[in-house]
Amino acid sequence: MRTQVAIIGAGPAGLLLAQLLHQRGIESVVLEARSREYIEGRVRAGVLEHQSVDILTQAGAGERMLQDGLRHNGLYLHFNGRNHHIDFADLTGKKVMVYGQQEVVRDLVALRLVARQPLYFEVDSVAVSDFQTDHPRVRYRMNGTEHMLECDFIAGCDGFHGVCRASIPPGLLTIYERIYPFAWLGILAGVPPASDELIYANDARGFALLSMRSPTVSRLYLQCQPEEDLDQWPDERIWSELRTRLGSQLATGPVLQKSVTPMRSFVAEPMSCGRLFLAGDAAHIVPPTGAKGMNLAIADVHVLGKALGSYYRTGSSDALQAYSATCLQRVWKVQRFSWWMTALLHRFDTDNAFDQRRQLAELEYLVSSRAAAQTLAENYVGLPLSMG
Ligand code: RFL
Ligand code: PHB
Repeated sequence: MRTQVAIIGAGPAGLLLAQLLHQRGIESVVLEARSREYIEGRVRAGVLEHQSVDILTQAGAGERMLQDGLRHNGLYLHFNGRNHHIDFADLTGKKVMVYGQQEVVRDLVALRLVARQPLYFEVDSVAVSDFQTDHPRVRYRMNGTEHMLECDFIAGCDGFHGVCRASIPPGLLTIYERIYPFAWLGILAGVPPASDELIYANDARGFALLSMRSPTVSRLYLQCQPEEDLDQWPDERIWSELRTRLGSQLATGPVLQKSVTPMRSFVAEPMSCGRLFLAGDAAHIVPPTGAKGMNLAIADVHVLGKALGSYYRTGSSDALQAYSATCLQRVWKVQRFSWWMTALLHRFDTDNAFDQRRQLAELEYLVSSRAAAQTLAENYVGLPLSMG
């Protein structure tokens, strides 16, 4: 079999790239290790930057998002027992959209199926090769049969644990990484959100976050140990800890899902090798405190889609050659913001009383200085794509 672009992974990056290429008349094949039910049910990110909303809308994936997504004008920072509002609309003129990643994935899968373009689930033994020549290949197994896909380009959209980054010869990538000494315990709960906006809390017992998915479903997180045993967290303990840290009268309700997410910052440079291009979590990871992972994936494939479009339209590979540098400029700014939000709001084992007073002083400064609040707001709603 032959195609123009082989896309490995059907997360937000792979599925959106497939649609952006389809809009430009470029053929692709998407190969996904998991089942359709699994990827459509995977609970992850929830916040879309304003330009992610625009990119998804222009891709034709906006209908349900614009109808069901929750538009947010700001967020609350909770510390010293009080909520303080950061007003994005006033500070930047922009908003964000709260819309679950699994809904984005569902919308993009539906578009692919309507377009009758190849999207294969439950493929295994995916191996990418020959991407340093003009004839890259992808081998994979599906329904017990071996297949080989020849292509012009491979898009590695297979997440942090995928095969694409790992297939780049050692020595060609530089890895930058920080692993945090804590994790997030996240729950999805069948209870109406207790706040109109997200609440990010810095509490003496650790970070907590109140988010949501719909008027009847809340998404809540607690800072915990990386090796936390979920059996030690019966629902009542989670609700009690959330109430303490968020300082609000949370109504309790059925816990629909529970998980622990480790926290890391990670960048692989460059984001390409020959005709293999990495996008999204395959190339970089941010701690979730800034709500940026899915947005970075969307920004990467926006750049990659344009670069592949330019190649097939003009024959010039200039934009493809600039892909990694173009993305990395913005990736590093977003890495900085995600690290900063994480450092501002979490308890570190190594912190002493001085560090805690310094954190509170920084929070006080943020809510009393328009310049400081504007810095948070412009990063949270999303730095312009044209900043590189
Ligand atoms: P994904 O979503 O991991 O998709 C990769 C896909 O590749 C498949 N795959 C393979 N397929 C074929 N062959 C192989 N060998 C394969 N290996 C893997 C996988 O099954 C999967 O379907 O990566 P992508 O597309 O780059 O998207 C990135 C986002 O998923 C991620 O950055 C976000 O979820 C991060 N994130 C958040 N991002 C935001 O923008 N806003 C948020 O509010 C936000 N909150 C979060 C988050 C991530 C979290 N967790 C659980 C990590 C909150 C949490 C708790
Ligand atoms: C979420 O709703 O899952 C969410 C929101 C904000 C974050 C991270 C996750 O910073």
